[in-house]
Amino acid sequence: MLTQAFSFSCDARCSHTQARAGTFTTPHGPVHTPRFMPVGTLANVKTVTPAQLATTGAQMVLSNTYHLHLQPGEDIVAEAGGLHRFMGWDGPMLTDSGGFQVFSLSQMRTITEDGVTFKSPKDGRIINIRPETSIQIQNDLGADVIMAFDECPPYPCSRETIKASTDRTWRWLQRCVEAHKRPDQALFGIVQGGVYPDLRTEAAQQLATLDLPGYAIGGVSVGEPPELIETIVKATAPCLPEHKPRYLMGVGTYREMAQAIAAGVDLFDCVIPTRLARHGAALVAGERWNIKNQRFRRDYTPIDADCPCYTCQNFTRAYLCHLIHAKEMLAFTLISIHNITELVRFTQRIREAILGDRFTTEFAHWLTPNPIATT
Ligand code: PRF
Ligand code: ZN
Repeated sequence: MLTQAFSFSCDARCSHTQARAGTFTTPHGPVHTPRFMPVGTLANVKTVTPAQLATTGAQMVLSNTYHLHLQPGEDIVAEAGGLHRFMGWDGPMLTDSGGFQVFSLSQMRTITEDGVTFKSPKDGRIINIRPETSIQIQNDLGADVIMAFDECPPYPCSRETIKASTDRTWRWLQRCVEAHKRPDQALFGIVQGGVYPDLRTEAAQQLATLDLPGYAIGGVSVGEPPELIETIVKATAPCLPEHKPRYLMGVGTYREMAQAIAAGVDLFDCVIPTRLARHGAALVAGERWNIKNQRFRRDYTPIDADCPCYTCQNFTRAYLCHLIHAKEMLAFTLISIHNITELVRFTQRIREAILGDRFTTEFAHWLTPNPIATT
């Protein structure tokens, strides 16, 4: 596979942990890591325009094979000139393979060695996605980074089940590599292995032999106790090639991101910032504030006085509280802009701290076990 279009260089290393600040170069520009990536499931980050998204500091944006295959179909996205043109985002993009979404969203699914068959929740059609299908759809969608088609088992699961599914994910990865046809897209492999550190280590070492342009850690944040995430990441990340980006899928909480960065992870995604916004919740210094609360009715200060985002620079809590009560959609847009900025900025601040070798001192609070359950 040709991958000259992609490179990952290390800009600085933390002297106390495995954390690194890096630059991942894609055909649509650089991604400075560590970095949080917002989710644009259906070729849009819900309620946020690409121009607004650019102001949040987000660099790479995610979209989903599963959702775009069901609607509008990859043929339409391809005819439109690919995902970037279709959605008007000219920066780096990544598509998830559909593996995780088939397992978490569809009913009546059957998994065989060949692939997954399920009933479309849109129109009841029977749909078959094989590793080859997922790659072909992602080749048609045209994101910069595409993900291998994996099996993401639920939690809890027996060791035997996890072992079988991790082995299948490995065989599926080899089929994905074989099926991948576009050298201008980087195919990332995904490490599974559930909560079993030895299975994780084994899978990571196996994947590393393929010399892919990047690697992801999947199968976390699927219902296991959050404390296990750090153990899993620590058993996985160090076994992945040092000179390739590492991406922890579906994790976007402060503590888990900080701890994963300390273990050598570079990229994260999560629906948290946009999903919370649609429930009227704003992320402030690691907490979730319900802006709908009456206590904000006459509060003429921004969500966070220290936040540089468009929302905090121009609007008050009182105004947002009013918009939510009036069921105005602008509330979701403005809170999403703030929440995405907040999580991107958290990872950007960690990056700055790594560059100055101040990570463990400045982020000590997030690197310790969780005292009480927060975000
Ligand atoms: N696999 C894929 N996408 C994912 C996951 C996974 O395991 C997760 C798990 N948190 C989120 N998104 N393909
Ligand atoms: Zn803000």
